[in-house]
Amino acid sequence: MTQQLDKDISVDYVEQFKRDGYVVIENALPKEFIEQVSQEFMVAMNDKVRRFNLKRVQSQDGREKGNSNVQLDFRPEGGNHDLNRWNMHLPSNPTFINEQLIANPQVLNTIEHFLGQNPIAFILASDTPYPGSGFQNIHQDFPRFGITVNIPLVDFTEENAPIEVWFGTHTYNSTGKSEFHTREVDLSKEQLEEIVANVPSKRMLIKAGSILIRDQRMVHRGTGNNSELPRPCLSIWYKNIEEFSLMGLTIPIPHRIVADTFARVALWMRRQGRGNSGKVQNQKLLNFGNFFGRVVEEMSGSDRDYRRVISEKMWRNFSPQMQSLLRYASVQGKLNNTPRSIIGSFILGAIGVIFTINGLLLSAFEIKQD
Ligand SMILES: O=C(O)CCC(=O)C(=O)O
Ligand SMILES: [Fe+2]
Repeated sequence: MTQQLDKDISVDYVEQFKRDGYVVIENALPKEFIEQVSQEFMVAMNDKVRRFNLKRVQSQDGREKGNSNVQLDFRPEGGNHDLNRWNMHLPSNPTFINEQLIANPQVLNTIEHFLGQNPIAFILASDTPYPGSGFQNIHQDFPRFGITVNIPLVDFTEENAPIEVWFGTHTYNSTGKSEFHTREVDLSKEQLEEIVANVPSKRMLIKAGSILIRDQRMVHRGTGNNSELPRPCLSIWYKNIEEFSLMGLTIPIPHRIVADTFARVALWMRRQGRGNSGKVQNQKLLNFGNFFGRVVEEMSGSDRDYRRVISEKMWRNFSPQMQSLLRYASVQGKLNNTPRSIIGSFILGAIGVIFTINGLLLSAFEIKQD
């Protein structure tokens, strides 16, 4: 079992998080537990790699050795999320949708401090650079404030693609670092280039069992994997849905049927982009499908759509806190009846139609790779 944080340490974490944009909680989870999760994870991950039929590739652009490009622009080759790198949503089974991983009391202390008493866990996913993965472009996950919790399933080492962070960049503005705030920080290409040139970075050589909690606005990237083994890491995203707004407008949660419809459209884009020949067919469409999928998940407050429905049995076994974190997930038997909004459905519908047209255009006109 994990120990409860005492208040003083928690304050320490809060100060570190504000200053650096991240904290590491060492030895938060027992090694044996992580080993068991890791084993089951690799079975599911390898199965996905086989199903997707994307073959490992050699880098054409030196990404396995370095990469000074900036901004979120994945170039999926040999994987679905950059060079030999894979992203996977966690299957809805008790190994992964597990309170120790998602509602860990030490982690929630920090999260609730920043996101309020009623956060949601809206993306339950993972990143796995396989051997030969490259350096990603330097990026922010989101310009809006939210928190990513990374749970490594193996030790991070210099060789096996540790996450690299540019600390303090979560509150960066035109004059450099500023006091901590929770407003949007949308860094331009030029600002990111300046950060890479001037701000020191750090590779997170953390051990399995430790947990990295990071501000989603902080600049970071996955690095190259020069080891012989994949480097799986869970990635759980939290936010305060009540305060979620776009361009000053608070967006309420849409009905499940609308979210599911556009989740299907995003999936169609990704399938089209990936093709089935062993090589990505249309990178722009694949990236766009990934991006659109995230927008749908963010707006609907969950990545448990018609595909990753949570079973009745699992739901009944969750603590009230876990149920609250997942309150916008699809649950069998309609046990989860958190209210939804017609206005939210309308807004996601309108945004979804624009994205769908864009995707259709990309599918029709984008020059395909051979
Ligand atoms: O290698 C990793 O785990 C980081 C991946 C990442 O930052 C991303 O895909 O946004
Ligand atoms: Fe990222």
